Amino acid sequence: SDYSKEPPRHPSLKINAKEPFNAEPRRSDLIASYITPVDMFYKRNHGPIPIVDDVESFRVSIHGLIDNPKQLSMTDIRNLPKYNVTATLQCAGNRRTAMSKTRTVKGVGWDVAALGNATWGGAKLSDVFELVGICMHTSVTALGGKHVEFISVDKCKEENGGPYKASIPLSQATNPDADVLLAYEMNGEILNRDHGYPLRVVVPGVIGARSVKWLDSINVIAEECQGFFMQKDYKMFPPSVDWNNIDWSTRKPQMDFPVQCAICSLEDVSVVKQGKVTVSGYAVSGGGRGIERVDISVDGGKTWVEAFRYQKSGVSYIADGINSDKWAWVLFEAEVDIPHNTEIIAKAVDSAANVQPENVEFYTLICRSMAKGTHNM
Ligand code: MTE
Ligand code: MO
Repeated sequence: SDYSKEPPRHPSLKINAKEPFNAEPRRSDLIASYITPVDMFYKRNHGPIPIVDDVESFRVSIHGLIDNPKQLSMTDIRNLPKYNVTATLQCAGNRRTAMSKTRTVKGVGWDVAALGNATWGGAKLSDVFELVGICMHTSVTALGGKHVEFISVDKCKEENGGPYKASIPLSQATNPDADVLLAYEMNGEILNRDHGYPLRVVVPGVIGARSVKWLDSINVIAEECQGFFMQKDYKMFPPSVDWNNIDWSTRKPQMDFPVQCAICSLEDVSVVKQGKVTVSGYAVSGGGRGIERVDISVDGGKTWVEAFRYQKSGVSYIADGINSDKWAWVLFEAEVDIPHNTEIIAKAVDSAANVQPENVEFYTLICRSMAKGTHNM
């Protein structure tokens, strides 16, 4: 594998692994803006960054259990109606470091910033499927296809040197309301190499692992993708399971990410002085569920105050609970009076009344996945 042609990256990113490159921004940089700048966006890779330099001859092939396989050029894709979808992409490994304090979890360690909120520009996958003759809300093709596999060109050791791949259900791929994109822009700029140039999948509301970068082909298949990242990674197990007795086949791949929030205004609670401080951070839930509430406690969970939440700069959307960007995070802020010797906790509730569990342990063992407990500092 060749890491000599990696793109330049912002020096303030915290590098969790160098080869493959895995990095996240500092907490304060993460919440400095509602839309995460491209250079501050976390980067999660499983191999060297591929180079696709001949966009003229670049083709995405769509094949598998369909009647009319097709090869699409970038021009074909750009000629489809363009959508801009603001969506938070979150790695299932987000907050893994907190989780590994209670259980053995494998994978790259992440603090709380393995996510970002971007405006993705591209064609809807549902429109692409119409081009191959599959209409809206189809869940099974005439040939028995039920899942849509996205295959990349990068080489990962987990796939024995083969490409990264993942799948989503066909019903989600053909549903225009699911906003699944083949994206060629990020925040109004041409997608850069780190994030999937020239074309990547963006599956809003679903763990980042399904948003395949450097897309090469789309394969319609009967069963979900059998690749490592679907079958041997990102699954949740009960506390009785550990690395010695794990049976991967007993659990489904994780898709929607859970309700989640984290405090980002404090890098380290041991330096917080007594008195009034503003606690701020992000909250997000999967599946397009909005954030109903974020509660903050500075006395270890005895009493709580509700934080102010917003999406665009300073505009509250709380009034009727309607999220203006349904796939995107909200930022929150609360002014609190810090007592002596404190534990600060943030806890989010989503629009389906899912509550972030009290602590990381409560959520049982989550193999190579994210910590879902309240964020204690
Ligand atoms: N796609 C390819 N081809 N190779 C990868 O390693 N990583 C996945 C996903 N798509 C990956 C990929 C994971 S685990 C995540 S969380 C997101 O991309 C990260 O996207 P980003 O680097 O643009 O933030
Ligand atoms: Mo991920």
